Amino acid sequence: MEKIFNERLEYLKKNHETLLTQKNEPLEGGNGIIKRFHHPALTAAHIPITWRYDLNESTNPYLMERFGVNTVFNTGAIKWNNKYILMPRVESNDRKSFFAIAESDNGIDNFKFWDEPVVIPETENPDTNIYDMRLVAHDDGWIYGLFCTERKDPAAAPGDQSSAVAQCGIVRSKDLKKWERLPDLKTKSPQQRNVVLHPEFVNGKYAFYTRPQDSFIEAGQGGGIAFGLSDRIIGAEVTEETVIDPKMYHTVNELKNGQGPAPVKTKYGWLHLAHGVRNTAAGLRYVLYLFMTDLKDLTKITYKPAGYFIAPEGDERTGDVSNVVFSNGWIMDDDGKVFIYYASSDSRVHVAVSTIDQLLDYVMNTPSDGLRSATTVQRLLGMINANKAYVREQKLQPANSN
Ligand code: M1P
Repeated sequence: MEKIFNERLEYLKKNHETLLTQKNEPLEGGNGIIKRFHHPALTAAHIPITWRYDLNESTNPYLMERFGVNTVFNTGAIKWNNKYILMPRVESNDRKSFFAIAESDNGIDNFKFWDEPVVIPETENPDTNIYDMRLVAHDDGWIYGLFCTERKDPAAAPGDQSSAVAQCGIVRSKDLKKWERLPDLKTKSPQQRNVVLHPEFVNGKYAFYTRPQDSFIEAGQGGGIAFGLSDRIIGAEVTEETVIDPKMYHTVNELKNGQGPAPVKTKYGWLHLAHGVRNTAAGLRYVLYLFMTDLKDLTKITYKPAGYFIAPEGDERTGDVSNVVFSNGWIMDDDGKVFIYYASSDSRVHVAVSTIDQLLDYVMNTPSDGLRSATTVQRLLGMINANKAYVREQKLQPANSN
């Protein structure tokens, strides 16, 4: 027995070490906007061995897994003490999600979980499930974490064990280790997911991006990314939600959408990353898109490129909930490099790298959705004809001369 135990332990340690020290190289090619990487940045296999195995041979002679982690996905992100910090949704085999922190020196590879998961204090109305953390360093000096708290719907019919109510939980910390739980955000919406705190005060108030929604899955009459203010953060309440980016017929966000991480301030406006959802014969498809809001009027969209910015590709397309990319974390470095952390198919975390200049170029120079096939063709013809003229003028060899 001792042999089995020791062999397994050696194998587990070696594999884990290999994974945690593996270099992640960018994929060749790409679209010139982002660089994707060969490997996911964070997976269930990154979870420490001490979380999964009882390492005492007398109580676990087969060295069997005692705590299974199903997936690690949708991650909050922040740069802290010069480290790239991720706070993903860790889902154990029992379907409960919780948070844990992993850090890396370069934001791309060698992410390693801290020794213990994060303890999120409960309110007097305990959460059944918590997920999708948005980390924000706010002007008031605190680091806030806004997340979804889910509880069984008290109005669920007898026998209905699925209906849930989703609302926004709020925690704050000064060291990312000890978290203080504040009362959940109050809004008029019966369901609330994808709530994000704006990093600056707006007219002396706390500003929130919300997503009013009628039911747990369906946006219903509500839907769209909304904006609202609260006088305070302890007992925060948004009494008026203004939808700034509504769901729209025949777009990537026709069914619903949601703010990703907190927006990033640039000299041209606030840069937002969001997810959009549409229905297909194969189920829901989640993609990411970018838009920009005015520096002074945060409810005014100034740029919104047509279509998606990141869609699931290759292996990203399959997982527990297939055909999904979702992002609730990005980090902008002082040199303008941007690390976009996105999860694929509710199963793993990836990183894509870009720069603020590239993202601004993409957002400000990609036309918005004309909402009809004819306008799409007109847009395409505009570029083809401009290219033809340019090639003629410069006496260049056309890229494809068929
Ligand atoms: O399964 C896809 C995503 O579904 C939800 O997002 P939304 O509220 O926009 O539908 C969330 O549960 C999210 O965690 C999940 O990735």
